[in-house]
Amino acid sequence: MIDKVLIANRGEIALRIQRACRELGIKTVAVHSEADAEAKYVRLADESVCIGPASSTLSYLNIPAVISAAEVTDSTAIHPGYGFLSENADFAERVQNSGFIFIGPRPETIRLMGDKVCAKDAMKASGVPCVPGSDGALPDDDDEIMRIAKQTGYPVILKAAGGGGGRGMRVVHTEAALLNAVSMTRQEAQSFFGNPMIYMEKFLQHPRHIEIQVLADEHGNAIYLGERDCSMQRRHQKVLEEAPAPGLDPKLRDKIGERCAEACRKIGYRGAGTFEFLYEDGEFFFIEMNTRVQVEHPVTELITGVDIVQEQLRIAAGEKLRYKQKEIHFRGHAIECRVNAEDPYTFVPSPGRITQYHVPGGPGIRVDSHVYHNYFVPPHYDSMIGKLIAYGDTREQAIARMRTALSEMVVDGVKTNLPLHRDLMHDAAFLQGGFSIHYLEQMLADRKKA
Ligand code: MV4
Repeated sequence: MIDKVLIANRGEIALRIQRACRELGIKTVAVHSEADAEAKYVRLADESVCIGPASSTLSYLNIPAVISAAEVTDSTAIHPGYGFLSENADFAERVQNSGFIFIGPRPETIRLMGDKVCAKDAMKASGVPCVPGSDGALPDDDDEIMRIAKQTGYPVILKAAGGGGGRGMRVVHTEAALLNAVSMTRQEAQSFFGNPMIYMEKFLQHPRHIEIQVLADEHGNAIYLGERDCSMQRRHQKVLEEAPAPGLDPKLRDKIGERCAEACRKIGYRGAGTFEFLYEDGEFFFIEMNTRVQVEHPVTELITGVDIVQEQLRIAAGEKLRYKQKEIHFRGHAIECRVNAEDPYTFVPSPGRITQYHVPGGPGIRVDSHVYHNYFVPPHYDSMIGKLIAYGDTREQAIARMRTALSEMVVDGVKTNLPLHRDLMHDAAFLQGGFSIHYLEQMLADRKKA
């Protein structure tokens, strides 16, 4: 097994990874910025190294500083968490070339998935259903572009190959608007991502965002751990996630899940990964693949009993997957509320000192958070201060437990989005389940008018 893991991240995920290491008897190294020097998970780690000032560019994104920290602490492996350097292929490569294990896929795989045109090509070739549209990148020829759009059918969406997560996209409703939109999207793609390649898809008007979690080892084994419904979002920021997706036919889950696992075998995927799909009118359409552990991984852990972070560590150590697909059973329902230090109505971040902190508990409640009474939420990073996760035998029980947990939870001194979550747990569309990615923004707009 791995002897010592350097955790190249901060906040709740740094603590989550540290706990997984502890359980496996692996030593941990925390790296931190000057702003995070007092963080509890830094104290709890076996060793810690300050890698720079508060600004993430100079600390958590500083590749030489992270690698030097691994060298001086004689670490075996580096876990990148999510965000920061987690999907940076150059980082993964430099980690390996410096003699450390990168806890994640091979650098080439990260690079492949970073180019959304290549990722889609690879998935299509591996039998994963994709959104109809251009075959690869759009050509230069205007007539050819118009022909592809006509064949795809309006409205279409233009996306940058180097984009992802909602950046560099443009919807086009008519042929009259097409060529100008193509040229603007290309220019933006060049200036944002240094890559002018763009591609075209049919624009789906009311999809759900459903993603499939996979695990793959380096011996050619791969399994799927079911799906998560992440449709409750605002401006591409997920607000709450749940597993399983309400109303999804288990036969369809198994079919799409098996396609994803098979694609992992075909491309030689290694580690934990997520296939992102749009789901509309009973059909799945692949859009992107994430090569990291995700914020919302706990809902999958609760319904499968698989510890995804521990499996990442075992896979990185070269072990074979400990589970066969038929040993994976989906049981019950889990919901995760992301707790952010922000205004619940304007979404403006609210950093500062937490003057009161009480976490809920009881059956089926899990809190993944690094914060505590008197903790100072720094202004330099993402505003998420923790995740409140509820499990139940049924979706109704998970919601009932989440309501109680939200009523028990106290965070004072900073504003939080807890009031929004309390409202959502009584929202008719949420209670029904199966709403589209546009639901929350529509609800917030209606609420403003009322
Ligand atoms: C789409 C789409 C509709 N049709 N593609 C946004 C983030 C990026 N990962 C892909 N995105 C979308 N792609 C087609 N062909 C709508 C979105 C989209 C979206 C997707 C997932 C979660 C939230 C979203 C919010 C707005 C738009």
